[in-house]
Amino acid sequence: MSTEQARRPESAGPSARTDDDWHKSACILCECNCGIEIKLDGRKLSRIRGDKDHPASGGYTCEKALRLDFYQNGRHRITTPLRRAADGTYEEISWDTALSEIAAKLLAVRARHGGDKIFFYGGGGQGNHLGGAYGKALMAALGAKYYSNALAQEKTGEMWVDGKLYGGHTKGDFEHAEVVLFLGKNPWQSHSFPRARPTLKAIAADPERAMIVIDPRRSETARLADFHLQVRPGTDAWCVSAMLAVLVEEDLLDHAFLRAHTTGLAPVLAALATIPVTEFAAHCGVPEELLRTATRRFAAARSATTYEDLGIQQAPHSTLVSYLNKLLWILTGNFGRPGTMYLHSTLAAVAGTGGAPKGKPAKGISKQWRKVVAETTARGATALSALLPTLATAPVTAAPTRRLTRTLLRTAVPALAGNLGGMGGGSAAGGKTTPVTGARIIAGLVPCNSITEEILTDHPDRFRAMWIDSSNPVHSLADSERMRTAMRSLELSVVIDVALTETARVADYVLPASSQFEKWESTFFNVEFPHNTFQLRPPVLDPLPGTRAESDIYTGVIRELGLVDPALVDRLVRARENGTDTFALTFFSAVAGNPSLLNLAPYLLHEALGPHLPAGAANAATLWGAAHLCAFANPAAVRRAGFTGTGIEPGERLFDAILTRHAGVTFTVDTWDDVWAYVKRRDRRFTVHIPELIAELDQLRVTPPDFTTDEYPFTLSAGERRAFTANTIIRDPGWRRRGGDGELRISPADAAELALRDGTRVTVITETGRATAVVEISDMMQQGHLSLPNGMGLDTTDGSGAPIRTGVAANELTSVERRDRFAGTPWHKNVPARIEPVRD
Ligand SMILES: Nc1nc2c(c(=O)[nH]1)N[C@H]1C(S)=C(S)[C@@H](COP(=O)(O)OP(=O)(O)OC[C@H]3O[C@@H](n4cnc5c(=O)[nH]c(N)nc54)[C@H](O)[C@@H]3O)O[C@H]1N2
Ligand SMILES: Nc1nc2c(c(=O)[nH]1)N[C@H]1C(S)=C(S)[C@@H](COP(=O)(O)OP(=O)(O)OC[C@H]3O[C@@H](n4cnc5c(=O)[nH]c(N)nc54)[C@H](O)[C@@H]3O)O[C@H]1N2
Ligand code: SF4
Ligand SMILES: [Mo]
Repeated sequence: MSTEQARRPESAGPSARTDDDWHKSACILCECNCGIEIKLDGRKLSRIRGDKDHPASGGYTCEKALRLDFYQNGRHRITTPLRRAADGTYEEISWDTALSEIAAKLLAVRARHGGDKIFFYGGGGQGNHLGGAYGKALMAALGAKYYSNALAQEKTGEMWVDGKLYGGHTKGDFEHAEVVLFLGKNPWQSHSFPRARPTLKAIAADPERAMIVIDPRRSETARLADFHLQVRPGTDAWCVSAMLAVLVEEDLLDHAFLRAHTTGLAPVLAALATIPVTEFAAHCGVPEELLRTATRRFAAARSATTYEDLGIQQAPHSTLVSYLNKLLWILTGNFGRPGTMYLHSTLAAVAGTGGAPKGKPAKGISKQWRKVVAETTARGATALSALLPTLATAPVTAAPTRRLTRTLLRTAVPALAGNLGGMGGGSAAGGKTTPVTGARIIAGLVPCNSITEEILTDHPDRFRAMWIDSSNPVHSLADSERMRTAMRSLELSVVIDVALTETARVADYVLPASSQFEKWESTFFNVEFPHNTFQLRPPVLDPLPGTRAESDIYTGVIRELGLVDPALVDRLVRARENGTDTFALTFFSAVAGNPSLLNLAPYLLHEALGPHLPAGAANAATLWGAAHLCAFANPAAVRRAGFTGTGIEPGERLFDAILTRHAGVTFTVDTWDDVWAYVKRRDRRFTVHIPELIAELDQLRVTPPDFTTDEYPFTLSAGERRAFTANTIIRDPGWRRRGGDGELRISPADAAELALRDGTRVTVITETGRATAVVEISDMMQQGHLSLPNGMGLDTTDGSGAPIRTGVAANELTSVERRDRFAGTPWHKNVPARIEPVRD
């Protein structure tokens, strides 16, 4: 493991490398970010293999990683900032022009309407979260409040439930579980946990273990399962609540666990006891005996885990089903042991405010800071005010000052910074609801389906500008045409991307980013336990000329804006010149004195710390703050991971390891006893009663589980993960070894009835739009169910420059209105549709 890894020398920078080297990096095509090693042939990623040193993936990759050159060197790369002219064409402009014009326009929107009318979207994809941190700093500089990303069209319902139950994110120990349950999740194709395929194969091969899959489709994972509960699309609420009812009826509960670890259980059990199992099993189309046997197997396991994903998160009753899913493992006591579910540490959050202090930012040194200092060192309170101004301007030479600095670093700074949290990946705290429609904001994220409603209105509080980074919302959010209309109606829209995407094609400015193999990068999808890992990848290539790393783009715009006090930046720059201790004390006391500065932290760190990092690694400056906050928040676990010392030492050592261990770092080592410490409740118990969702559960008896009509007799799942899909990260269709047409899957029975064959072209029609697709008759499908892959239908060009589009852009067919009532998440998996043969 990484704690034993020898320290490697710092990167010599990509240009110094020879083609014989294997360069350590990571795959960027899904959130597993498997460690890879790359061999170069000029600028081509000529050979790619799994990296055995990677602490999570241990050498594993799927077939997609081997095709990453299509991302790095595809025809899609843009190399000059672009400005849209009045006639809709783009002209190339210089970076200086782009940054100064954009800054001026941002300031104008802010002056006219307020900084909170500038809406931010994205800030990271499957492989790149570092740049987005600097986007948060731009938001803070502008006073922007509203933000969202793709999580708000999939995970926010689950996050809301997590918040109510225990206040953290849970994941399962699939590798060691006796029984695993996949709910609307096909990990064979979509992965989402390390080494997914070997793990699935091992479970399938072991007669002592079992796999339960709830999916309307006989997916690759369902084929491996011991129990496939082949629900009718959209009826999981009935299926999972019936399973819970079986647990109650047959008394399969873990009473000792529930007594020791939960509150509010009685009303939940009472509601479950009234569920008519036979009727609900019939509603969801699963034979009652199969449903009961699978439930008994789950309850009998020594250890069990569940994984819910898009099959329920983008389908009717999604927030309710998230709750029911969690009740499955809670009622059977499957938490906090090997092979069960766990909560975990974070290096930086991908969403949420991370618990930054609430209330008005104070001027100067806040009461909170004084209190912490007073509590931790009596002398500190009186000496600090005198100390701070000198710290930044002169080296700490006088012995008493040095001693005090050390005392503060050992005691006050960790205490205080431990309360801050959330730096790096956390979002700036907006309101609790959106300004125009009052939609619920979860984890700081505006529901994706509400975005166009917050723009396409004459409401005075509507969004007036949109900043989009590493995301393709015109393609990925419901109803693409509506999103285009919304973007066109804005006073300003800016896109940062490596490609001229569907979204970039309607923006006012497009800024070309360096690729994820041309800059220091990382993700904050760090969700493992008891060993949690993080990888900062150095670049393997120099930036394509004309492109820039996001941190450079954001800090460039922030400088142009002139909104951040230069004296503050100057103080930090000089403090860093006086050494790490001085810098740490100055930085954390400045932030403690004015907590709103926390959101600017990535910018401040970039300016002050960036010049002291290895060449080109300024992008990573924000991780200094994340490493410290992680060390302050999880002292024992960080120590066990090998980062020891007092005060700021563990954080410094962790940051150093992050910069130098390019295969990845284990940043926390927990024991299973620690897992309860991650329950964010004073009593460390789960709060299992969520009244709003119990009320929704009660309504299942009256709600019809079918949205199809005579006009739209099929249920279309728009966005299945297949062997060669990866959202819209690779745009050249040539990367696919198979599945290149993005075929529409249909059951043999339906195909026979409509006289369709493999390869027949059909028109798929929904209430929102229509598209032409190629049929694939598949015994994965049940009657009445259709499935299209995700990430297809991209507008690109062939070798000769002629425009091409392969497959269906799924969101030309989806609607913003069909969505969850709690979280606003779209029902992409459940779109009423009909098909007609194309007559040509
Ligand atoms: N190959 C590949 N892997 C990926 C990605 C990719 O683009 N390509 N994307 C990554 C991302 S961003 C994500 S979020 C994950 C998503 O990972 P998954 O959620 O596993 O992916 P999907 O294939 O979209 O949906 C999973 C299953 O939901 C089923 N389903 C459809 N309707 C219903 C329903 O009503 N009920 C139930 N129970 N199931 C239903 C589908 O048949 C499908 O098998 O994948 C990640 N991994
Ligand atoms: N109908 C339907 N819609 C869906 C889904 C579905 O199943 N069905 N799935 C949904 C899900 S789960 C997700 S996660 C979303 C994903 O949708 P989005 O969040 O929009 O993300 P991606 O498609 O992954 O797009 C990533 C973008 O980042 C760009 N990019 C790549 N590298 C870099 C870089 O280094 N810097 C910058 N600035 N940009 C870069 C790529 O060119 C691409 O435009 O789609 C969602 N949309
Ligand atoms: S696509 Fe996902 S599972 Fe496959 S190699 Fe890349 S990160 Fe790993
Ligand atoms: Mo996703």
